[in-house]
Order: sequence, then C-alpha cells, then structure tokens
Amino acid sequence: MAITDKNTKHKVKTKEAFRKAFIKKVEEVSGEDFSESTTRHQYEALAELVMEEITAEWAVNNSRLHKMEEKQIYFFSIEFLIGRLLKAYVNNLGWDTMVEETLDELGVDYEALQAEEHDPALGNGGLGRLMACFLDSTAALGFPGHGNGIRYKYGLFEQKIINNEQVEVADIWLKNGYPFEIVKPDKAVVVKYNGDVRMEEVNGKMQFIHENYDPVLAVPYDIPVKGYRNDTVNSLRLWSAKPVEDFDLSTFNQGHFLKAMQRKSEAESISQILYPSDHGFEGKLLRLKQEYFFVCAGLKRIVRRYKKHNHGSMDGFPDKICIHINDTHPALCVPELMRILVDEEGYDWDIAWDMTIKSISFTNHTVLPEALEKWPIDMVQKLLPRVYQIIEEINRRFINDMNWFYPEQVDRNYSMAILKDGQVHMAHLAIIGSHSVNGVAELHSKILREETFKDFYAVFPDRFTSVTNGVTQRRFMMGSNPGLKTLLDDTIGTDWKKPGNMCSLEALLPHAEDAAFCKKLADIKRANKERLAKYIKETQGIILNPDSIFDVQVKRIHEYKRQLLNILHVILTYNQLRSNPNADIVPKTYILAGKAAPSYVYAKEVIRLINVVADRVNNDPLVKDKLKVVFVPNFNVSVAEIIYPAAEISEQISTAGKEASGTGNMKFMMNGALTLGTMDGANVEIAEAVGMDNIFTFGLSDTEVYNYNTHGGYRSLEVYESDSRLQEILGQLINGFFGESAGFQMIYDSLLLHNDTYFVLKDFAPYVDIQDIASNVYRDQKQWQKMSAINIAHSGIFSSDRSIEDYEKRVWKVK
Ligand code: 73E
Repeated sequence: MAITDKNTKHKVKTKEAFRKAFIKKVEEVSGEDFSESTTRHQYEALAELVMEEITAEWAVNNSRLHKMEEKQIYFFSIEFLIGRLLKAYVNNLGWDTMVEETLDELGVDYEALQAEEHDPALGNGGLGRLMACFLDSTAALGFPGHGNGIRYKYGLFEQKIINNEQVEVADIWLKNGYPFEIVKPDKAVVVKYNGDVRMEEVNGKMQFIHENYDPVLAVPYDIPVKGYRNDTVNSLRLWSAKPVEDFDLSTFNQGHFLKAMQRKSEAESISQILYPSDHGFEGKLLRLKQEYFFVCAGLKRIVRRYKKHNHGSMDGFPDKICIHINDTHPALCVPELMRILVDEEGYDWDIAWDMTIKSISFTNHTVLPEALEKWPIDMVQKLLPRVYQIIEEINRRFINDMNWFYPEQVDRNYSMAILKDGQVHMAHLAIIGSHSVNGVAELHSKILREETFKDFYAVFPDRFTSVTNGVTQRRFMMGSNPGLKTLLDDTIGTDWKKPGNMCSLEALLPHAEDAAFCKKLADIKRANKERLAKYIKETQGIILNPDSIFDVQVKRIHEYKRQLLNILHVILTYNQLRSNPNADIVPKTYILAGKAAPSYVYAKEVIRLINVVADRVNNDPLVKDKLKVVFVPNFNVSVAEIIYPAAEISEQISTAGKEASGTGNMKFMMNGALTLGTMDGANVEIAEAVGMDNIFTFGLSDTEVYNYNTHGGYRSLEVYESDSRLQEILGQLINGFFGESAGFQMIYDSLLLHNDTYFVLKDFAPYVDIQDIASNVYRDQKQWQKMSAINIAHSGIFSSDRSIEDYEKRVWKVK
C-alpha cells in the first residue's frame, strides 16, 4: 500500500543544502545574522523547513485522495494527544542524522531547540494518545487514514504542585503560534444548533426544514501526518468554532453591542476548552455541542469531497469511506449520516440505514459505568431537533424489529433501547448504528461480550470483535531511547524498524543469554536513569540515586488505577526502615506522575498523600539512599518520553477488570522495564507474550472481583484487622503522623468505612510479596537483564502498526 508516486518534490537533499537552507531560514525568521539568533528563532526556522518539505509531499497525497481511488479511513475522536511534532517529522523524513550533525556543527543545542515547541495537550490520556499512535502507524504503513477532531484553544491544564496539592493552570498552547497547522477558511462549514423543524411536501415527498437555528462556523486547521520514510502524508483535521459573521453587525448597529459580543463568544466557546476529565461523564450542554460540532463538520467535508468525485452521488459511499468512532463521543455520526442521506440526498430510510451501518465502526474504551455517556433527552431534543427525530426513528425501528424477532424477550429488548429513562444511551446508539464493535484488549472485549453489552452480543454476535491497543515504537522507543535503538541495530540488524515489522525483534532472544549484550543493555538503562535524574534535579531539586531500582507508575490518577496501593506500600517500606535502618533492602526510587480531573476530589487527595509521603521520606536522614519518592508534576507526552526509557519496574496495578487495556504498560515494556501488575487489560497479553517467568503478577483476578461485586463476601475491615502492617499505615493517615494538617480521613474512610471499592486492602499483602520478589530478582543483575531483553524481544505485537493491521483485517478491510 505504500505510496510510490514519484512526483514528490524533495527540496532538501544533502547535508550541505540543509545547512545553507537552515542558516538562511534562521536569518529570515529572526531578521538578524545567524550568530545573533535565539533558540526560538532556530526552532521556528527548522519547523518551517520541515513543513516546506512535507507540504510538497502532502499536495501530491491530497490530489490522490481527491481522486478517491482508495478507501479512506477517518478517525473521529474528541481527543488527539499528538505530543511534540518537530522531532517526529525530522525522524520520519529520514533527516535525523543530517539535522543532528549539522546543528551540532553549528553549535545549536537540538534538545533545547525541540523544547521550544509547546507540547499540544489536546487529550486527557490513553484514549487521545491512542489516536495519535494510530495516525502515525496508519501513515507509516501507507494507508490513507485521517483524524477528525477539535482544535481546542486551551488544552489539558498544566499541573503544578503547590503545598503538596495539585493546582491547575491554563494551557495557552497557541500563545506563540503553531507552525505545523494550515488553516483553510475556504473549507469552513456551518453547524446548526437549536431552532425548529418543519415538514413540507415537495414533489410528493416530505422534506424536513430546519429553521430559526443558531449557526456556528467550523473552520478547519490541518496538520500533516508524515509516514515513516515513505511518501504518505495524511491529515489530522481539527475544527475551530467561529461566529458565522465575525461580528454580528446588524445586532451591533441596532445598538446591542453586548448581545453582538455575546453571540461571538458563545460560538467560540465550543472549541475553547478540552474537558479535563477522563472517564467522568458530566452531561454538560457545552460538551454535547462539542460532540455534534466535529461530527457535523467532519461528515460534511467528507460527503462533499466524495460527491464531488462521484458525479454528485453518494452511491458507493461505504465502499470508499470508513468512519471509525473513538468511543461514544462521536456517536452522533450515526444520526447525522442518516440525516444527510435521508434529508439531503433523498435516500429511502432502509437504504440509508444500510449505508450508515456499513460506513461506521465503533471502538469502546471503558466499562466503568461513570464513563458511559447518557444525555438527557430534552437537552438533545432542544439542541439538535432534527438529529433527535432521527434518533427517535432509529430507536423505534430497532425496538420494533427486536420485538418482532424476539417477542418473548420484551424486557431484554427494552433494555437495549437507545431512548429510555429520559436519556439517550450513546453506547447503544453506537452499537446499533455500526457494523463493528470492538474492545481494546482481549480481556476487555470478553467483558464487553459477557457483561457490559451481553444483550447486544446475543443479538449481533458477528458485530463484536477485539483489537488490542498498541503504541508507536517510533516515538516511544526509537525516538526517545536512541541508545537502545542503536544497540538493537548493532545486534540484530535494522529490519525490525520497518513499519509493521517490529515482531522481528524476537531475533533478540538468543542474545538474552549473552553477558556482553546484557551489560550493554544495563549501561543504556543506566544512562537513561541518569538523564531522568538530571531532569528531576533541574526541575524539582530532588537528587536521585541511579543505583536504586527505578519503580515507576505514571498515568492519570484514578481510584481504579490504585496509585494508593503503591503509596501504602511505600509507607510500609518507610516504617520498616524506621524500625530497622540497617535492613538489607535493595534501594528503590518510586516515581509517580499523573493529573487528576480538577473536580475529582478523591484523586487529588491521593496526589496530596503521595507528595506528603515524598516530603517526609526524602527529608528523613534515617532512610539515606535506600528509599526515595518523587511525584513528577505535569505528566505529558514530552515528560513521558524521558520517563519510560529510565524505568525498570512498570507499575500496572489496576483492580482486575477495570483497565480496558492500558498503553503505558506497552511503552515501558519496549524500553525494557519489567511489568509488575495485575492480570488486567493488556497486562494479560504481555504476560502471555513474555511468559509468567518474565513478569511479576499478583492480586485478584477479574473473575474474583466480579464475584465479590455480584455476590458480596468482601469485608475490608477483616483484612485490616488481620494485618498489623495495615493497622499501622492506616493509623498514620489520620493520627497526625504526616504533620498536624496532613490528615487523610477521606482515604481512610473509603478503605474502611465504605468497604474499599477497588480492593486495595485485599490486594495489599500479595502486592507487598511481589514487590519483595522483584527486589530479590534485581539483586541478580544477570537474571534481571535477561528478563528485560526477553521483554523487549516480545514487545513487537504491542506496536500500533500491529493494531492498525488488525483493524484493517477485522474492521475496515481497506484492501
Ligand atoms: O485502558 C485505557 C485504554 O488503554 C482506557 O481507560 C482509556 O482508553 C485507553 C485507550 O484505549 C479510556 N479513556 C477514556 N475511556 N477509556 C475516556 C473516557 C471519557 C473521556 C475521556 C477518556
């Protein structure tokens, strides 16, 4: 599928040409002699050069796309957590050596130059980052696949830790402009909200007229997605909301200045801010507006382009277009595509429905009930009157069909309704309106089939499938761990770097026994640990011991992810060291990071606890170099790229059955960290890949958790009463041990009074045991490095290239 079009115009071909072009560009952007230029100017110059090169290829790709020769995939997602792009572009262009050497010769600090790029935080965590990895892999494999989302003015907040607490600061990422987007005002479209729907008979056919609506302009900004060393350049299209007329002149002229201003800011508010909560569903009107905004604008452009190249007809649309919806946030694609086909294109309902289902596929990302979207019916009805009518009709026909086919199952049929209890159930809409529904890891997909959507599975068994998540090795290993990349090249050759070929890393297996190889692997890890230690010293003033084990848990802060279990174990170790300062323990550094949703009070308490414990432990001379705890503020993609390569233990300790997949687990693994985790999400598949000897697993299984939750039988108080370690630790949470004002009653109550929903106490003893086992293995460095090598060797299946190939085979069938 790789694009082989030879029309691509490469501008910069040699190192000498690059050197000249760079100096010239720096002088252009700065208006100064090169010797006077700042890092900012150098960054802007390199960004411009890269964009000039890529846009030349992009134009060729876009003209191919306009011809509609191949089936196109469109990822509809409310989040795209793309991270910094400059280095990724340079690497994908194959410019890395040229750029590194030239900048070095010119005395330019390439790392500092990259740090000038504001890391766009247009996502909360795994769900948004997955889309960015998928875009990278789609382009690397030469598939035509594009993103469609929102260009938030403010990304996810910046996290500061002040007095041990999370403080949120606005993320003004566009402050200095963004060099990698191209605005296309001529491709703006109108999105209609509110108003009335009227029926009118035209030529014997009923037509639906939407009038008195509030129009908002959606303006597209395109970011190129450059494939790894091939000619593919796909697009990420992000929509920005503007008033239809920049200023409502007629209102203004009538003297209503404030009203005119209000209209403008109401329109702009739609793409103002990313909702900062992953998993929590809020039911806010603005969020619903956002969901319809990028769905409506995205579909409009896709349909326009399709019709333009299909003689004005929508026939054959599902053969050329895949609309892939990332969770339920874009589920309005179902009624919106129906509206276009029925109202605008005049198709009969049944034909339109068939086309819609064939076009749309749906990925579910969570089974947490609090994340399942349900909108109040009256809100949808008022904001999207025509779309709502269509949802009603979809629901009516679905229930009719069900009652016809399964007359004896009226209760079950009703439980699957899209409209019930005064709410629109978005997951039901997404399942009913698409031809493919998948979970993001085997275990998660099983839970979808057997629990969450079991009634749907009974009715549509063929619709359900599973595609395990993956991550792009180009960013999270080759780009962020160049030492490891070079070692792998030197050991097994360079073939493993070809897109789609990462499984050939298995050639590494024989070297896992080789002492010389393992020594090199250990040296690389050591260098990466020192790099992270340097970053932490510079940003937080904390000095780490690079001889200690780096044990890392970085991800959003959530009760089900159980950062609490981690920190309770840290307190245990601290207590042990206090009572026996000379205990023979393997020195350990616990590194945690992650943001909590601003309104998630409990998660913020956990952040405070981690920081309070860190303060206490790090300042106690008794523990010396044996124990350190660091909470790294403002975890984002760029910080992640420094942390993963330095990790030795990857903490993946969610309550079994709760983490749909996890993707951090994969990023750690490909950088040689050993997983210490529960049998949850993709951890299960990591265990399968490396074998139980090369992973540290512990804790309740998903079935045990399920049984406790459905049949009862768990009493956290009993666990507490039988474990003196827990009695001491939980006591310290509320008895002033961590300082007069540092009590943690809320956490204490959740564990004992509210019966510990996430089984932290139940899994505590097995967690302590497995931590001890891991520490003991670490004493045998030969064994540890061997396990690390085996993990790297088996990490190929967790490349997002493999995920995309699975989607292609199981869902989109582009070929
Ligand atoms: O397990 C992760 C998964 O690896 C899951 O929790 C996460 O998606 C990742 C990628 O598949 C996720 N995020 C959300 N739901 N699941 C979510 C929900 C609402 C808003 C924002 C994000």
